Amino acid sequence: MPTKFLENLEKWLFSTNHKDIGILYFIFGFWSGMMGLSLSMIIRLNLRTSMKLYINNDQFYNSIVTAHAFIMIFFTVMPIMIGGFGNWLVPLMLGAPDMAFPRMNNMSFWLLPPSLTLLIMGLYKEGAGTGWTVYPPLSTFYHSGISVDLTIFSLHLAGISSILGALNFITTIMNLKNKNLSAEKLSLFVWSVMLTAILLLLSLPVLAGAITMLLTDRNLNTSFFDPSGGGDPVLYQHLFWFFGHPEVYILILPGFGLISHIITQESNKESTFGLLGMIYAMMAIGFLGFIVWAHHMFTIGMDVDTRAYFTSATMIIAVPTGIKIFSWLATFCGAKTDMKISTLWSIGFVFLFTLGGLTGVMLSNSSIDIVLHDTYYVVAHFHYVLSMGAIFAIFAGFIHWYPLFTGLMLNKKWLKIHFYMMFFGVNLTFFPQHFMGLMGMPRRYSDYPFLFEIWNKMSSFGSVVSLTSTIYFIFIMWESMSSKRIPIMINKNSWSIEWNKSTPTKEHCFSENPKVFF
Ligand code: HAS
Ligand code: CU
Repeated sequence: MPTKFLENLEKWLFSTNHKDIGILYFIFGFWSGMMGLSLSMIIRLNLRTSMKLYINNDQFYNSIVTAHAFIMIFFTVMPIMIGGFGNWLVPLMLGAPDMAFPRMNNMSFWLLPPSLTLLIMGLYKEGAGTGWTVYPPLSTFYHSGISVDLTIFSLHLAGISSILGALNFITTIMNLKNKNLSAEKLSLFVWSVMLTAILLLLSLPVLAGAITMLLTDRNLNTSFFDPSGGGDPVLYQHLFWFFGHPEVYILILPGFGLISHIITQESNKESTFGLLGMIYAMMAIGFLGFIVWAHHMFTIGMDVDTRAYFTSATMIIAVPTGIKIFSWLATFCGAKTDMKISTLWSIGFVFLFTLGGLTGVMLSNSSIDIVLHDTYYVVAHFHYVLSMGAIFAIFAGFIHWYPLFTGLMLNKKWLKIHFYMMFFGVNLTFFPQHFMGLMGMPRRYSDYPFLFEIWNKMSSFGSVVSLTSTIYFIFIMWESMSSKRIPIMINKNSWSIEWNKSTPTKEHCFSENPKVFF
């Protein structure tokens, strides 16, 4: 084999460099994102009309929905935000030469492709039509093939990958911080990654335990979740959501960090408005995230006091989140900004995330939730905070740091068109879902009465617009390759130290403590 090829193979397989591993995460996340997007298009094509024309196999439909959720959560948003942006930016923003455990960093990444493979293999048999929650008894007695087992193993691998990654980030941030940087001078992105890593470390082992118990219930005759053997399926729900709720903040906290950083830089402000408050708000969200899990389980037959507690605790999260929203707006206030594309995405993020957050507060009312649970209202809620929260933050960050990562420039005019297309597309997809939900259309069904058709048609059309805009974005990236590579220093006296270097960047940027001025 040609030596050049072997050298390249070695470079990417055995890399211990945070920038190369970051690139691998970006490529992997982008690949999975395309898979997740394709699966979502199958869902929307199937639901475009109330006549069963497309899939005509309900088990397969549910397996597609499940795979869509898993791929978007574990293989797109988490790898891009924590693996991609985290790996690239955290060491640079700390003034550190690399991550604390570079070889473990490589292992964290390479656990993901086999994990994704196991998940996809599940689709080739009967499919895991369980939803991403994998509730028993649906996932035990009603899925006798191997698909659910494959899914469980996939989650085990992804979980190990994330736990190793979390340990690496915590150690890096605690030990490799430049001594010239005080904790409150650190970028809010670094803070957000630190808090996300703590959330991961505390919540993932609980998921691992729950799915391992599920595995033994399925294969080794235990009955943790089987009442006929003295078990209880509700136990699974508690274990799952003790992980599941912190998980949704794991998906959004790094996005908060990216948005804070970008808004501050693009507003030409010295620091984010209420910097300390922002840090405390993220800590509060992280802490509260662990004590609200049962708002996903209001319909299990909970007693009224427990419902009152989980409703109140959940509503309190609106306070720190509100602090963040208003601090972002105050950072924008009076700013001399030339409306860069990443600013557009940030404003889109703040607006649409707030909309999604407010429907979350609606759902936290246990009495309302008993009506709305498992309807499209919930689907609308979480796509506003994810598709328009997490994904908008990813676009904002990717466009903002693209010149640093690649040395290339994206076409601004086209990016603007892409933003408006995407903004229009996702809103058209998900806003009508509020109405479907309020009318009682349940989630995870492949068919519906004619009554709901108008909203579903709008939603499916919106998804085609988003798909088109994504293809357009791929074109914009492809075209950027013909732009000139930015030769030397990008921005020597930039506000934030990750820019203070040549491009393409060296393997290790800071072999000694950089001088930092504020
Ligand atoms: Fe959520 C279900 C409640 C934030 C993701 N959420 C989900 C699911 C996902 C998800 C994926 O209580 C579905 C899981 C599944 O498959 O079943 N969520 C909330 C609340 C917040 C929240 C209160 N969620 C998120 C974020 C996510 C996410 C962030 C991912 C990125 N969510 C729920 C509930 C359910 C739920 C119920 C279960 C539903 C069911 O039946 O299954 C909060 O963190 C949101 C805080 C943000 C704001 C906006 C900004 C704040 C301002 C301050 C003023 C606001 C006030 C409130 C004073 C509140 C501007 C006024 C209230 C009004 C209604 C006007
Ligand atoms: Cu929750």
